Amino acid sequence: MDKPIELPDRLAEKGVSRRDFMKFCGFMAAVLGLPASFAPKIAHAVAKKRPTVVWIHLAECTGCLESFIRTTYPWAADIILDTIDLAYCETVMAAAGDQAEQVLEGVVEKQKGQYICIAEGAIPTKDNGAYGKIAGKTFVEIAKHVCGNAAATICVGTCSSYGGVQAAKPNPTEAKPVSEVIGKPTVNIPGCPPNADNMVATIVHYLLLGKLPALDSKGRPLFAYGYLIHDNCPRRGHFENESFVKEFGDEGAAKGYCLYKVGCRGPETYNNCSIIKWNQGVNWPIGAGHPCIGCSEPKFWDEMAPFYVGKG
Ligand code: FSX
Ligand code: SF4
Ligand code: F3S
Repeated sequence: MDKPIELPDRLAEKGVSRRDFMKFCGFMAAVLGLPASFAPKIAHAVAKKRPTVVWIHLAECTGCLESFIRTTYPWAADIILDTIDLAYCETVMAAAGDQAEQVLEGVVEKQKGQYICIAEGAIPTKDNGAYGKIAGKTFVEIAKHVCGNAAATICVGTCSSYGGVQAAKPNPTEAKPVSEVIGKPTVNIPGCPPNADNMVATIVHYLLLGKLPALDSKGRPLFAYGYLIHDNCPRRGHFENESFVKEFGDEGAAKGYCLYKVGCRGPETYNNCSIIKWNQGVNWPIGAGHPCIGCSEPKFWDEMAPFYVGKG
């Protein structure tokens, strides 16, 4: 039998209550598709382990990190930021310049093959990677060194996963996904940006089971990307009845009809937005009357465009 769960002191000090902590664990079990009885196991796993994580920024807009740290309940990100040992992340770390670079190098040297790398952004490869540099090193060099020596790399966002907006035609910097540059598979959590709950749940899965989750053929965790938006959409009945919004602001829009004719790509997009929604279930694009633009699919900027134009 599991021992009683104690709220880790480090979380209590942050003002996270035991109730919120257990609520978080129950929610994570739901996102991962596990029975509610897994919540105490998640609590034990999150309370104990502190894997070292380095978060590298490449060519991107930082929307992925913003999505991660700006959850509706700040404690969701707080819990994870206190559970992992986030050794390096330019946006949120106190150190800067040489000091920051030394921290990163220290992790790569001393914890080779043991730390987790979270990568955000694509990698410009044209002209020997000249279009993306930090501390005099190209993104190509940084990714090969930091991701190449990690136990695993988790790509957050469509940019690091598949190239994203940087790789959209005509792709002037020859931007590529991280996996292609490092020559190793990565766990991909696409979306522009991805849902924070899917990022957090992937880390929780690792803490709970000591391994990364099962993936689809595009490297995406099946617990989050095993579903078509269309299959779980509350507007699906309107699709079947051919009740469509014909233009934004029309009567059909007011009635919450299907957005297919105004460009919804839900029928070809794998993601769990229609199940877990965003911001702890507050709303999501289609719930707010906006078509899904397919932001978690590879090459969506090229293949899902022109946006707001129906295919049927
Ligand atoms: Fe890309 Fe992250 Fe789009 Fe931005 O930085 S997935 S541009 S929302 O957020 O990498
Ligand atoms: Fe499918 Fe989009 Fe219509 Fe929802 S709004 S039923 S996802 S086409
Ligand atoms: Fe992206 Fe479509 Fe969800 S645009 S946020 S996958 S509804």
